[in-house]
Amino acid sequence: MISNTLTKESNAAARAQTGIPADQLKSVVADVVSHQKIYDLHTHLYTPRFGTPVANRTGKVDPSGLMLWGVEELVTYHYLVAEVYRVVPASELPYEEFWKWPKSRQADHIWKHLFVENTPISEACRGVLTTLSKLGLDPNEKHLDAYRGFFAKQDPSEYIDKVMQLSNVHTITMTNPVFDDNERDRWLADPNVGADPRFKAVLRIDPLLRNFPQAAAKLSDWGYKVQSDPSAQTIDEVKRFLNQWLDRQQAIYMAVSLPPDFRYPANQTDTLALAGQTILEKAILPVCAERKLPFAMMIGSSLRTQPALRDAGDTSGLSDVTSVARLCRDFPGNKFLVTMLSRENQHELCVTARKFGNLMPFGCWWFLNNPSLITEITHMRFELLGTSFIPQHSDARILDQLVYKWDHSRNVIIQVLTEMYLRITQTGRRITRENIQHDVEKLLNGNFKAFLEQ
Ligand code: HDL
Ligand code: ZN
Repeated sequence: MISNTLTKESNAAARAQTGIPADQLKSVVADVVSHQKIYDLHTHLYTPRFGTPVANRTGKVDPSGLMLWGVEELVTYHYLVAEVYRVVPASELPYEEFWKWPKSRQADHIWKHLFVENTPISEACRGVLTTLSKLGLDPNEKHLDAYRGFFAKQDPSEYIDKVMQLSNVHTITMTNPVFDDNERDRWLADPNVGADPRFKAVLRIDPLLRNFPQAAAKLSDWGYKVQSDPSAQTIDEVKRFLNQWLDRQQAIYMAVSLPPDFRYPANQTDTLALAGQTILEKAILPVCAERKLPFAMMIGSSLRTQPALRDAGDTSGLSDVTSVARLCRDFPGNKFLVTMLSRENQHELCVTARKFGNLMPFGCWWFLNNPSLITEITHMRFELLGTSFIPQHSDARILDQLVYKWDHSRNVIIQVLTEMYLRITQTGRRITRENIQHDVEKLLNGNFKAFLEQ
């Protein structure tokens, strides 16, 4: 028996070492990528303890619950709300009327116009079809009633396991916006609300940098001695606030979404931006450095450009990569996770990452999370950064989206990585399964884990 096992192990070791023939590379890359468990570093998903508004087998429904899943949430994802308004304009269906409808009617409206009367070609539409299909449901149904029963039979926590198994994600990183009252109240009411081994928390602090006076008023209401101008006492109190919440959440990083006009240093005539800069320099970055936590900057989102569309109303704009470079240069003790929303910023971000080891570019964010752009950006990153970047995050808001967002991204990563390996084999360098396993583990898990720990 022992000799058999030894033979098997030595054969496996030999196989891992042998160069893979060019015509077999894609199948080996596909096998390794599909089996690699993923650390999803940015989502808007929640543990079951945050409550769910979705009808389910337990019968426990919380109308303001934050754990979103199921076909009605999938179909009313804000990307699809924006898209259905391209088919049925506001002149026919006023926005406020749509928002008054129950979720079920909104979903039926979107299914009818985007999935039945028109071909669901967009990435967000195709994603719903991929998810339904991988859940074993027929994506050709003309009415959502055919799906509703399946989801109503699910237990939310068991369903999380099912979706994580289908998407091969081992850890879901949440986004926990402390200035959102619903979220904040849940943490204060239940200190264990985020305690789920499948999830990690992230302290999201947008108002601190986007509108400090507004944030200061809330902090003051919460008992922190904070003024709207960032004085020394105010800075100390903001640091106390950040440390309390990082402790409460056991957050693995701190995060912010910034507008395209974010600049470092700030425009000297812009008092709001100057206040944000002071908070960034004197509170946020020192706290992150002391705790060795990355600071994630997601740059380029113009919020509520079309306010009537609510979450669907944000747009993208060209941002300033030089500001990122200056922050990485001036704060060498900080670690910066950075993703930018404009396609036009991607090349410069890669070049900047070549200069700063404390800069980790990640993901193809939001309007970039489309196969054509993921392909372009991932090629660019491999060519400029080797495997020292994080190619993707899901940004899932609805639990079931993990299934399609990762299926679609894995397929692109397989295509691009295979092409990169083919180019190498043309030099005569052998690519082994061991090489591929090492690289893919870094890209989908290890680079993020190492950046957290370094
Ligand atoms: O700010 C963010 O984290 C963005 O991802 C927004 O949540 C955006 O609305 C989104 O859902 N993008 O996918
Ligand atoms: Zn997000």
